[in-house]
Amino acid sequence: MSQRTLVLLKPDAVRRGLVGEIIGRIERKAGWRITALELRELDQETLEQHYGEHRGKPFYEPLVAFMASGPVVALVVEGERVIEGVRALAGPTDPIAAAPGSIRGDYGTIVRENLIHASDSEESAERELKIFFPGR
Ligand code: RTP
Ligand code: MG
Repeated sequence: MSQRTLVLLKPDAVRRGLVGEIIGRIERKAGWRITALELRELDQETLEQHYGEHRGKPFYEPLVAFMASGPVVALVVEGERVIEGVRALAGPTDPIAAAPGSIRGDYGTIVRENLIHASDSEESAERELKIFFPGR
């Protein structure tokens, strides 16, 4: 089943020069392709829309501040079961719990600065793609 997912390489990935490394892992997966890619800074409105489900949680304000702390790389990735697949490449939210070989397991530091966002379901992907790449 071919799908589309929204991937964000978070400000820590850009600052640490890990963009090529992370995109390389995605590109090497057979049958997946990048169909949009943009370096951009995220404004408050975009972040509130994107992370609305977490509003009110204790980590929400520091998360939004972190995501606004520098540019991110936003990508659309298409391919076979890509939603589940990029989540698997990323590993669990908390880098301490993430296995070596996963992006967060290899490079993550603290739970907030975990390098990558990837849509977690078809519904989330559809919603998030509209926020970041309207009209595509
Ligand atoms: P993401 O949405 O960024 O792809 O990550 P996720 O699904 O693995 O994690 P989620 O639960 O949706 O949380 C979103 C992001 O918030 C930060 N976070 N900090 N306890 C904490 O300090 C905490 N918990 C979550 C992380 O940056 C996480 O990716
Ligand atoms: Mg999430």
